[in-house]
Amino acid sequence: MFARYSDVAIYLIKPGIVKDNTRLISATQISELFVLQGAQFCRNIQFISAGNWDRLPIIRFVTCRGTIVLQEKTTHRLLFFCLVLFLIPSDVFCDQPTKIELPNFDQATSSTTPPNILLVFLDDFGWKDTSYMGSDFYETPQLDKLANDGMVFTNAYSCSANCAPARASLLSGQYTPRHQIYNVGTTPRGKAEHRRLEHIPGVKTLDPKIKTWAHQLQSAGYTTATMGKWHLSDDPIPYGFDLNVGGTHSGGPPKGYYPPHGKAPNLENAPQGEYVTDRLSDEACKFITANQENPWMLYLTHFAVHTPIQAKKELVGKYEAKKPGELHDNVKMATMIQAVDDGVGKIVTTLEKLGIRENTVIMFFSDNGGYGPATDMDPLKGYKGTYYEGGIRVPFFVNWPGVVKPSKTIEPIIGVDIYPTLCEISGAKLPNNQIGDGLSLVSLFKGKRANLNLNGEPRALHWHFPAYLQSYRGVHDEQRDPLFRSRPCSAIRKGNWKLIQYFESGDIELFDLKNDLGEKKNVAQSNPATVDRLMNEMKIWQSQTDAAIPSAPNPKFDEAKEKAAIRQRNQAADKQ
Ligand SMILES: [Ca+2]
Repeated sequence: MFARYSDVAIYLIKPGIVKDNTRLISATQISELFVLQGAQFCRNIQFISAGNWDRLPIIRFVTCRGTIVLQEKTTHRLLFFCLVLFLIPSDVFCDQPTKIELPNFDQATSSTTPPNILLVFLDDFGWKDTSYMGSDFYETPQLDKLANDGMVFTNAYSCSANCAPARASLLSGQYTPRHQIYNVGTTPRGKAEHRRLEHIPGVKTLDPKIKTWAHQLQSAGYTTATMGKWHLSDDPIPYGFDLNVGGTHSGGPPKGYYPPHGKAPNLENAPQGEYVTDRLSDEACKFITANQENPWMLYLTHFAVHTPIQAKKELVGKYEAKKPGELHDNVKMATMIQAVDDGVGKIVTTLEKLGIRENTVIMFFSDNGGYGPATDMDPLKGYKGTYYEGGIRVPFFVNWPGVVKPSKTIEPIIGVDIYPTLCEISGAKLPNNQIGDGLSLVSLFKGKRANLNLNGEPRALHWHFPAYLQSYRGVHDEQRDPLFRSRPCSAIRKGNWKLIQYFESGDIELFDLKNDLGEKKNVAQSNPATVDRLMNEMKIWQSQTDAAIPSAPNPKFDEAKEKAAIRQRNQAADKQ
């Protein structure tokens, strides 16, 4: 981009036109650009079109002297986008008109020595499941050390409360309505007679036309590998990976953590007694050693700690002898977590031996909250499958020697942020003509920004789940009703407020996370203006993302049976 003006205050940019006629960056990135670059002359910019440029560009700039609204008329789309620069006389703006050179995203993301990147991505790993986050039973000294030397995010979110949609969002950088993987599989979950609406099935394979960050890093010269759970198609290789160890469409290895692993690629001949978590850590060390001379990206997507909750046998005695914690006490889970942590230690040792630790960024993340029957996210409410915090708030840290200082942040971030973050770290380009919903976290990592606020106010995070997730057997005390962990809903978090909209009933829940982290009190009734504001923003987002909202009544629904089942479950719980 080349704009440089002394008396122009707003730039309306269709990047493909501005730069090379092919590149399309997301509206949120443009919004960020405005805030970063435009804050010098526009104190308060509201960029409403945070979605699909091709559908609904409604852009409102609130300057210090008034509001300017630009709305595209569909028939004039081309003309609208040809208005690359919307020139406004500088006297509508305050302060001194400033000479500004807008950054070239390509240049801004270039790096002379691209770092290696390791993303340790765990399955169903809860917010409190490490020692550094407060587990009183599990032991994670290796992860703790990396976290303590890095930046810990205590308000990090997955885009979904269960596996496949969370992973689709991670790989695509898009919220669920765009890739339409809403659930694990497309068939309805839970009993038909208890579901009031027909669910939105969505799809179960990530559209191969979507460019993943792995594609982008590959194009930038990185060697890429995925090891462990893939879950988004039969084969991850076409999605930008040079090497696949163990990844299939399945949510786990077919027989659990010990072999045989069926046809899982590169795990076919696993020796008897080999714990798969250890094997993946060893494969990681092998890959890193083989590629030590070139930049590499390793997506270490462990099967751990997804069901089956299956212990690493050698570690059982240690945890059986350990005094159970008040929060955590599951011996098998503790061994599964230690296996991950020991592997992280091995990988770090390998990096150090090869002399590349200093040029390796390590990130740690999880796809959704912990598995309710085996672990606990207290004080968060809920667990995997719920859209309360325990289902979607997960651990995240970044360790980047020489760049990231040891620190902790409460800044809310979400899975779609990883895509632009990986591209900026590596110097890879963002894909042409593909919407991205996230923001790069690199400026936060480097301490150049305190937060990711847009327009001077917190950006909104979104979730959309138009399906059902049935209850776990015997565990339903931290969900809205005993039959389902989640019924169809959308959720939004903005600042300290979180709102959940339920499509079956129209019910709204509003929580003040600052004063009620455990989401104990629905304060929607006493905060009507906040409900209106968040609902309005959510509806705009649903419209921009074409979010499918279930509305068709389910003909098999039987209210009497639903009530009886709820009563029965509650009575059974009371007896326990
Ligand atoms: Ca999961």
